[in-house]
Formats: sequence, structure tokens, C-alpha cells
Amino acid sequence: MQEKLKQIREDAIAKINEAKELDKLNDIRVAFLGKKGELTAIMKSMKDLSPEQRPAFGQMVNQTRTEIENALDAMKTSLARKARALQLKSEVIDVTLPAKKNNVGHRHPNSIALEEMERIFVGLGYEVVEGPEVEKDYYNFEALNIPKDHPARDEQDTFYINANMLLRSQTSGAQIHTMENGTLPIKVISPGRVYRADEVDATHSPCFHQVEGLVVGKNITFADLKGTLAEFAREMFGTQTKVKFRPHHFPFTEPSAEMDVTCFKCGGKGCRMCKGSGWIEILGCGMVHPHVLEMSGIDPEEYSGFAFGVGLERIALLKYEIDDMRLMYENDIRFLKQF
Ligand code: 2NM
Repeated sequence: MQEKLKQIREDAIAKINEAKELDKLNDIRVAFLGKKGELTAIMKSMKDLSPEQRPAFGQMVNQTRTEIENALDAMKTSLARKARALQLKSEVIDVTLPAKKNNVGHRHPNSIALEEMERIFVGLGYEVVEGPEVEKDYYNFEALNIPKDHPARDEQDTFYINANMLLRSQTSGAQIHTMENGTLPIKVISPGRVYRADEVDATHSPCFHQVEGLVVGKNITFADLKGTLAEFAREMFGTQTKVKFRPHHFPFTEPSAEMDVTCFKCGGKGCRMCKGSGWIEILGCGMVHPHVLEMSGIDPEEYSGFAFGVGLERIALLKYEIDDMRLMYENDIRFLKQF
């Protein structure tokens, strides 16, 4: 019996040492230590021994059981460690590999041109004000001295929301709000999106951007307008830039003018960019109409002002020599990265 026990132990240990998986260890545990296992079977044969022999044999069986259990536990730990090592090896990350390149965007030419304009005018002491894109008819037209029968009010040009509300066709409303606030003097620019019912082509879009400027104070004259806008042109298009003013008409200014700058491509000699004239039209401007001041609560006897309006896309198209405005609304990164 003792020999048998020794044989069982050696068998078990040999099988345990050969085991390569945890499942296999479990099979061995059942085969040797389980209810129907070999050790249990030999325990049952104890009844054949004399009562004196039994305690010593029982002790030997128990010791064998302990030895087999210890061997199983040791192998279980060893297999688990190997499995873990294998898993860690398979999950190794090479942190020295080059990082995936992030595709970053690019500022829009409109944004670049606007930031440049804001830099220039803030440098001249102006504040930047914004107004709502959905505006009352009054602020878009009435307060700007655009009467009910004016062609600019034609429903074909303006997107109306209802009889009173519309998508602003210019940012002047923001400036009317500033005048109504009543703090004088005023030096503001108002950039923003404007809407007009235009067909899309190389120079038109139903939604574009404007920057308007407004100065109101005591003794503001047309000379202030000329000096300010000439300085703007020199900073925007180069120090050698010259300006000229041609008489024009706007309902909200009197007198009114359009300003041209010498072509920054050919310097005034005439080229494709300026269509041979040497001059490029940049903006509209004028002295704020006394009636406009009065309607916003400013006494035109005491105060005067000038105003101007620039199409942002027009400036960006010219400055960056883009020949089709539609490119500005596609947000193709290959286009944007050129500026
Ligand atoms: C332009 C041309 C000339 C203008 C006038 C005003 C206001 F609010 F003072 F009446 N804001 N902007 C103005 C003047 C706009 O755009 C071509």
C-alpha cells in the first residue's frame, strides 16, 4: 500500500510537471484528489488494514495529498505568470514610433483680412461693435434714411422674415444702435455677415461680409474721412498706396464718395488686376447725413460724422489675388493653405 501511495504521488507530480495549461492542471486535480480520484480510492482501502496500521497510513495519505496540492498550486502560479508575460509581450506599444500627424485647418482669407482691418482701426483708437444678423426693418433701412420706396428695399434684394424683420443687408444697424446708446464721441467699426438676394457668381454671393466704420464727434470733417481712409489704405495695401475719391450717392451720407486705391499689383501703370486703369475701387464713404444723426438722437448742429463701408470678400479677393469668390465658400483646405 505504501508503495502504491508513493507511485500515485510520483505519477501526479510527473503529470503536473508536464502540464502546459491551467485546464490540464484541473483535470489532474480531479484525477488524483477528486471524489472518484486515486487518493480517495486508496483511502477506501484502509478498511483492509489493521486498526494499528491505520493512523500511520492515514497520515501518509494526508501528506501525499498535501504534496500533490502544493505541486498543483506551484504549477498554477508558474503557468499564470507565463500567461501574463505572454500577454504583456503581445501588448507592447512602441512609444518611440513617430506620432500620427494631426491635420490642422487654416485661417480663412476673410478672417485674415478682417484681423488686419481690426488691427489697423483698433490702432487708430476704434472699438469693434457687433449687431444682430436678424434686424428690424427700421435699423436696416428707415434709420439710414432709406425711404419706403427706395430700390434697395425691393424684396428682390433683401431677405424679409416678416413685414418688420429681415436679414440685414448691411451692418449699419449696429452703428445706429451705437448712436442711440448716446455716448459721444463715437469711433467704431462693425464687421459681420450680411445678406442680399443675389445670384452666385465670381463676384457675388447671397451671404457675404462687410466692415462698416463710423466716427461721430465735434468738428468731424471730410478731411478726417480722407486722412483716416488714406491711412487705412496705406496700412492695408502698402505705404506707397495713393487714394482718390469720386463723388457718389448714398441715402445715408451727404456728401458721398467712392474711394479708389492705386493698383498694388502694377503701382498705377495699368494691368490686368486694375483692368488697365491703374486704380481699384475699394469702398464707399461719406459724411453722415444730418437726418440720420437726428433720427438716432444726435444733434446735427452740434455733431458731425463720417462713415464708410467695405466688402470684406472684395478686399480679400484683391489682396490675395483670388479670381473667383465661390472659392471662398468651399473651405477646401488646399485653397485655404495658400494664404
Ligand atoms: C457705406 C457707405 C457709406 C454707412 C453709414 C452708416 C451710418 F450708420 F452712419 F449711417 N454706416 N455705414 C456707410 C456710408 C456705409 O457702405 C458702402
